[in-house]
Amino acid sequence: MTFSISADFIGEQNRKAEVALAEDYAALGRQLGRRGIDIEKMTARAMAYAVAVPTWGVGTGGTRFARFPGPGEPRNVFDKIDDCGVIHQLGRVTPTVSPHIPWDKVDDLSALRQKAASHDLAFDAVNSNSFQDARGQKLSYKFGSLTHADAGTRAQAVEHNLECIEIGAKLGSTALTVWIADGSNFPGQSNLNAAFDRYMVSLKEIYDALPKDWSVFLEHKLYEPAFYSTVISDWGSSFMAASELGPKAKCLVDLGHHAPNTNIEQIVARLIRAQKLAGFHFNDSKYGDDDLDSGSVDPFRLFLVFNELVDAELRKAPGFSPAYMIDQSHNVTDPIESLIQSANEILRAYVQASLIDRAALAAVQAESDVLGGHLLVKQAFVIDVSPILAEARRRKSGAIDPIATYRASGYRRHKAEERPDSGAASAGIV
Ligand SMILES: [Mn+2]
Repeated sequence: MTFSISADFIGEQNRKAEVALAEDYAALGRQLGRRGIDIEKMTARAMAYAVAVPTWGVGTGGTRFARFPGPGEPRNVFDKIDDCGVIHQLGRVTPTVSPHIPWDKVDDLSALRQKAASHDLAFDAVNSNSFQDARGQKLSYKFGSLTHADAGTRAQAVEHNLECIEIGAKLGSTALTVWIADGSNFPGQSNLNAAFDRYMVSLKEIYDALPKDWSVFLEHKLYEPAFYSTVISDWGSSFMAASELGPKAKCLVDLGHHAPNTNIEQIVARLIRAQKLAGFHFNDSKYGDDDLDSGSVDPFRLFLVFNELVDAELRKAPGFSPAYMIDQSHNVTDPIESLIQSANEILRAYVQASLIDRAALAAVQAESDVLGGHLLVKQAFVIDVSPILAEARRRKSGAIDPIATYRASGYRRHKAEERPDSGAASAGIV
């Protein structure tokens, strides 16, 4: 019998915070009411929002220098699903899990699907991995995978992606996310366009194997592990590839995969316009692809991304149905706490962006009222919507204060006893 957090325990913890929440919620309701916003509509939006967690996110990550394993780390994908279950049980905003192959490869996929269902979880986009060599793999990806100069290596990488589709179909996924580490470290190492051409040939094979209702998400990344050039380096390359492939191919935006100071929200706007926005890998960064917790460094940027997303949602932009996912590396925090917190910050940005008076904004923009437009956006950002987020959780039987409830439950301590260190726990950054 493994430890789990009971609904009664969450109820007990909630009772301590219910009175204060009711007061704060009523006060915020009056504040929003003066601006013509119905708080109940905002709470309903918060309750309907969802973002996926990655299976690799519940393991402790690392840097290029070291990894410091934490107690009670998941030993396999079944343990990972248990941890994802706790994140959803307390936070109530992460009902789907994004698996990674081969890290999550198991023989009994129906058992895995049942395990997820036991936590009210379903599977989101499946992630392929041709950025490292799997055990027993015939040909190495040291010099590339889908764009490798050697046809046999490319075929092997294509085959791996086809297997991912097969596994994903059995898990109930409907999308494949392809991020490749392919690129070059030295000028002259690779022909920049020939590598892209090879990518297109490989991707076409994968694209043609997609089931009818599936999509393929192309994830661009500026640099790392290759430091001179990356084959799919930016949204332009990603958009070019997705356009050539067809309607099932779309561009995934990982917030950390851009040069510093890039206007990511504008990229998001352009991809929405082109009906090519696949979705997101949410995280935060200060310098590069830091994979820090969402909203921890620059919550305003996250909010501005959601400003574009909510705008597209409310005006019913054609083809707009982004897949939301978190992609972070937790090196010094408890990954469960970080994922609860990040999901909450993503939800916060969504609700804040929902507060913007779109008609008023369009009116001041038409009048070239510069500061007027800025103030309408900024005012939404500075409103503390925490009571809405907490009330949404409470109504969905989650925890009013999910991290405090998690800590009080002793979950990590119990898992440390149940999961002796196997030395095999793995995590990654993509
Ligand atoms: Mn990513």
